[in-house]
Amino acid sequence: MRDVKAMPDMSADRGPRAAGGSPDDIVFVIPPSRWRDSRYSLGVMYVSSYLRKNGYGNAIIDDRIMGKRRFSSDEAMKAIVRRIGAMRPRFVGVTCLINELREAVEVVKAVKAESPGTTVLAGGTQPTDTPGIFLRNGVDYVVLGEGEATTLELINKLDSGKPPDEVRGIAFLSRGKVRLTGPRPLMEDLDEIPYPSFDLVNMERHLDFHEWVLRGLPMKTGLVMTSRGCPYSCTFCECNKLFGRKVRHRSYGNIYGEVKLLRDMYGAEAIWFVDDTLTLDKGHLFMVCRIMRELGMRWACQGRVNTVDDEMIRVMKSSGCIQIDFGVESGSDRVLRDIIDKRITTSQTREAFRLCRKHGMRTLANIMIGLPTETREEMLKTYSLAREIGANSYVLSITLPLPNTRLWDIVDPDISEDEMYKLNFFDSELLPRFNRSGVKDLVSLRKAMLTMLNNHRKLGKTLSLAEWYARIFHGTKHKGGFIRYIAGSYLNFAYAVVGRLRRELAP
Ligand code: B12
Ligand code: SF4
Repeated sequence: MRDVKAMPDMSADRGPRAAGGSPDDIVFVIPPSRWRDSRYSLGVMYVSSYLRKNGYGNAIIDDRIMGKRRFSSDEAMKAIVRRIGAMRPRFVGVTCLINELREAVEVVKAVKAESPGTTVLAGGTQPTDTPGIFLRNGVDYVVLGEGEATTLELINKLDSGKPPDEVRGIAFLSRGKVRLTGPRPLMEDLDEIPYPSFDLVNMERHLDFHEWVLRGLPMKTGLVMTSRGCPYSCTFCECNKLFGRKVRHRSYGNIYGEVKLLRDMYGAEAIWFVDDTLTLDKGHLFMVCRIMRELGMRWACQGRVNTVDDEMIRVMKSSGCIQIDFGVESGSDRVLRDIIDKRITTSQTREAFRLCRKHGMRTLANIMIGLPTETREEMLKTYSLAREIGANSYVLSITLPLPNTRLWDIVDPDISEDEMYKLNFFDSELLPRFNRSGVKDLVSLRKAMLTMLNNHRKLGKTLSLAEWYARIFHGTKHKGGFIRYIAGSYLNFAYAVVGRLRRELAP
């Protein structure tokens, strides 16, 4: 990792700064709960770089404003307000995922209270789904879906004092009612978008050793998106609400350059491709494999069980791919077909995992329980399938429909705006309100299933992990950093055990 302060200002490569504007004119805020996340926020970083390419300098507020590693969310919020107060930007842009709703709204209110003249924009999945919540809480304009071109046009219009009503792809309040302008066509050529503004976020922390990006494997991992769009339309997912159903690909040179930059400038040793499904198009996938082979890096991606075959997994493996995350979702073909429209079968799941085992490819299985009309027997089938396929790791979620999806309409939850702020995916007190399945206590069932899945073949999994740790240690150029990370993890674990023993033994 190079010294961050010594890095060149990459905006200079991508066009002039704002005509007469300083980077303090437009400030993006990443919600503080994401500040500890090992994954960086590609969405904001893309909008930022696109604006810079077109002459609008900007800044991104992240954990760097704290100057220390440990801080409370209260301290973070105060620091954001202080920083914005000092910068006095004309525009503040806030991004938000569903779990961050309360926090993002707090940021907006605080910014408006501190500098009422600032125009506040919101973008990302949650503002796209529920623009009204943001607009009623102080946001001036919501950018819907793909954000680069819309944000540029919106800022251009506002900058030149023209009304933005004609800007396609936004929402705003008009006489107290939410008004949506028409949809904006998606960008045809993704290569037009410059690389994300890596130089404006804490890449040192993001590219530190973490086991969260490659789930279980502590590596210095960058995130790259090589395509946008998904042709499927699973009822619980809203990916194509953002990027459409037609898949658009970036070119070889464009992807190569970004991965190389992450490797050479930021010290990335692995990449997690965030594409919705990297295995959709064999030609594109093999191109990515070629890039990764040429750059000699390890990588992982998301795939669908019905879009992989023997040759693909073999080529992926030989080019450094170490893990594929699959949407297994359910062990019931009825649920897969009738409730989530996943367009896969359980036989395809078995086959995909068999192929991965054959080629020594690690796997992650995303599973969900608690779907409408799902019975206990069907959930147990899911457990049996999950056990049978023997994934290296599991992400087991209790169904919580996302607004703006077909599943939301199927569940048709009776939930107020205030309650939306309390949603989370694992233990929310609101989960029963969304539960249209045959099992009441999904939290306990999830816990039991997860414990059993994690304990299943525990020795084998532990040995495989130990082997991986040894390989990572052997391959990394940052042996000291790796040792520090492992030692830190064990120390934290030991503190937790001692703390628990103390609590349990206390009179
Ligand atoms: C990588 C990823 C993650 C990563 C990292 C998240 C992160 N830090 O961004 C991890 C694994 C941590 C994660 C976690 C979760 N995720 Co996730 N994730 C993704 C994934 C696969 C890619 C995200 C990404 O980088 N996209 C690429 C960028 C370019 O797109 P983007 O962020 O949407 O940005 C564009 C626009 O939205 C807009 N934009 C974004 N921000 C802003 C801000 C402004 C001011 C403006 C103007 C525009 C703008 O412009 C951008 C460029 O076009 C998406 C699927 C997808 N296709 O996007 C799901 C997705 C975002 N995740 C989703 C969900 C549900 C979750 C979880 C809640 C899951 C869970 N069970 O816990 C958690 C929540 C985490 C949290 N912090 O709250 C949902 C979001 C639904 C919602 N309404 O929020 C998605 C869409 C998948 C789905 N199932 O439909 N996720
Ligand atoms: S879950 Fe995956 S395959 Fe299904 S629509 Fe979403 S991104 Fe596409």
